[in-house]
Amino acid sequence: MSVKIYDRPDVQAFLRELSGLNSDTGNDRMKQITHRLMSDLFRAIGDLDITPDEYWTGVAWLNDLGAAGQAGLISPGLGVDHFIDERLDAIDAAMGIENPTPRTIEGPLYVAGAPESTGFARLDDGTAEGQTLVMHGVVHDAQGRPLPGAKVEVWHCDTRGFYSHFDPTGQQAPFNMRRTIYADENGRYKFQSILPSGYGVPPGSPTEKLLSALGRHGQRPAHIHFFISADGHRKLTTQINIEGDPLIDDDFAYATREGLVPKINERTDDESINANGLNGPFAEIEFDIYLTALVDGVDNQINEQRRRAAA
Ligand code: MBD
Ligand code: FE
Repeated sequence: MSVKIYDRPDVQAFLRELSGLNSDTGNDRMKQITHRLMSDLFRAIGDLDITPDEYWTGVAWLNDLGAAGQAGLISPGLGVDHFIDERLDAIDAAMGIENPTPRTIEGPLYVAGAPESTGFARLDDGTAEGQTLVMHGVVHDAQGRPLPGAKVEVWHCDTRGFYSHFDPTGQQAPFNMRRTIYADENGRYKFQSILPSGYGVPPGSPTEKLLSALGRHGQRPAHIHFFISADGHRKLTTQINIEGDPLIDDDFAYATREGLVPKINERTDDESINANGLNGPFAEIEFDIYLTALVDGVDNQINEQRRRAAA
C-alpha cells in the first residue's frame, strides 16, 4: 500500500516549524540547510516506504559511526569529498582558473603541528619496515617561477597502512611520517621516507559494515598526502599515488586523478645512492607542484574546519 503524506500542507508546515523557520532567533543558513535536508529525508521515507525498523537501524548506525569517530571516513567513502573537489574544479573552470597540479581530497587523517624544516626532512624514524623513498621537486608560483619558502606539509602511512596518531597498535611515535618542509631558496623540497602501503578501513567498523552492505570494499591504493601553501597563493590540498598499486583505479575514497601518479624510478647505482647519503637501492619520485593565485586577494576555497590538533 502506497501512502503519500509529504505534500500535505500540515506536513509542509511541520517541516518549516522543525527547521526553525518560525523562529526569530538562530542561524538562517543552518535553518535553510536543515529545512532542505529534512525535506529530502521525509520525501525519501515516503517514496521508498522506509520502514521504522530500517530507519532505527540507520539511527543506531549513526551512533556507532560517531562513537567510532568515523563520520570523516564514511564521507570520502560515499564520495562527498570527491564531489566537493569536482565542484571546486567546475567553479575554477567557470572563472578560467587552471590547476596545473590537480587538487584531491584531504581525508580524515591529517594532524597539525608536525616538525618543521627547510629544504629537506626525513619522515620516518628508521624503525619501520619498507623500501626507502626519496621524493623531491620544485614548488612553482602562479607565474611558473620557483617559490622559495613555500610550505609543504606531507603525511603518509606505514607499510601496515597505519598513520601515526591513529595507529591501533600504538606502535608509532607522534608525527612519524608527518613533516612540514619549507622550500629552499630555489623552491625545492625533498624528503626521505619509506614507500607507504595502501590503507583499509578498520575491519568490523561501522564504515566497513555500510560499504559491505553496498557490495564495496574499503581499501585505498598507496598514497602520500600534501598541503602546499605560500603567501599570495591558494592552499593546495592533494595526494600522489604510488605507481603500480593494483587499486589505483579502485580507490574506495575516489581520490585518484590524472596527473597525480608520478613515475617511480628505482635507483640501484652507487652514484645515486651516495648522492642521497643512503646505503642501498631506493625508489625516487620527482614531483613538481604549481600553486594558483588568490582570487580577488583571497583564497576562495580555503577550508580550515578539519584541522585536528595532535592527540
Ligand atoms: C586515508 O588514508 C585517506 O587518505 C582517506 C581519504 C580516507 C581514509 C584513509
Ligand atoms: Fe591517506
